[in-house]
Amino acid sequence: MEIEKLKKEILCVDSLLVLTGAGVSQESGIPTFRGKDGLWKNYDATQLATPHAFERDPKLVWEWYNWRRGKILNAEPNSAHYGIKKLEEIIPEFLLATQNVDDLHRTAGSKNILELHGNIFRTRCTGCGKIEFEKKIFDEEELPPGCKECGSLLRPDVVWFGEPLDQLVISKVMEFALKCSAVLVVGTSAVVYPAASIPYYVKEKGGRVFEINMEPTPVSGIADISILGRAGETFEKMMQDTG
Ligand code: BV8
Ligand code: ZN
Repeated sequence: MEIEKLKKEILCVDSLLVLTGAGVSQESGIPTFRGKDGLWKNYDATQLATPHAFERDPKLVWEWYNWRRGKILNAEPNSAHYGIKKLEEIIPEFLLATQNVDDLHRTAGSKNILELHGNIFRTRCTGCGKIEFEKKIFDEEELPPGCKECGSLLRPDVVWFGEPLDQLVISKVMEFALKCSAVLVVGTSAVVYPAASIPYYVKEKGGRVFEINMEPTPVSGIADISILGRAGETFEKMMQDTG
């Protein structure tokens, strides 16, 4: 069956790139971006993750990020996060590129991680640029938070729509994509660029493309193996008796 086939293929690749999206954290209780549970107080997440929304109403955007911080701090990694950490231990050359900002891969023990869209627990000062990392929830009355150094507005240190990704991060993931033997795409609708272009690069270079997702995506069309299912459940089955 497909999972056995995927397991056999994956366990014998020498270099694996894993690309994850919000679907990998869904079984930890974190709402996805575009799924039915992706809404927040009837706002469309993609309308809030923009510099324009932040400029117009920083308090509202911060309430959304603070609400997500609370969800994440009460969440545990699931079998998909742990399964990906296990793959990193088994496969000689491994890189995890995640679109998620929830830090759950790091909590699960993954080491070689590139966070394509930043991290929800990091703040960046819009005035002096000071970066801080703290796994905490702000008090409502603190929102929107100000910089302790210069008093300017702090923003979540994430990549919003219309903002460029960190050049170093992009070049590192593309360099790996161009030489790895396979990419495993897990829990992403594969509509956000440039992250969604990664599997196409791997394919173009003759690499194998594998997908685990609850629904078909644009990547399914180029996937050598595409498993329709929940990431946590699939990893539970796939990683059985891998020691
Ligand atoms: C840039 C912020 C240029 C952090 C995010 C028209 C065409 C093509 C591209 C564009 C276009 N118009 C504009 C663009 C560019 C735009 C883009 O791609 N837009 C798309 C939507 C059309 N991209 C950008 O703006 C990027 N920047 O291009 O800059 C530039 C260059 C130089 C100078 C200036 C500018 C920036 C992109 C990053 C945006 N920020 N988030 C945060 O708050 O999280 S993206 C946001 O979407 C999240 O980060 C999220 O990770 C990401 C992708 O979503 P998914 O992770 O895939 O989540 P989604 O809910 O969509 O899907 C979940 C999937 O899981 C579903 O398929 C579901 O079925 C499945 N699932 C659910 N449960 C499970 C499951 N699968 C398995 N198991 C389960 N249990
Ligand atoms: Zn400052």
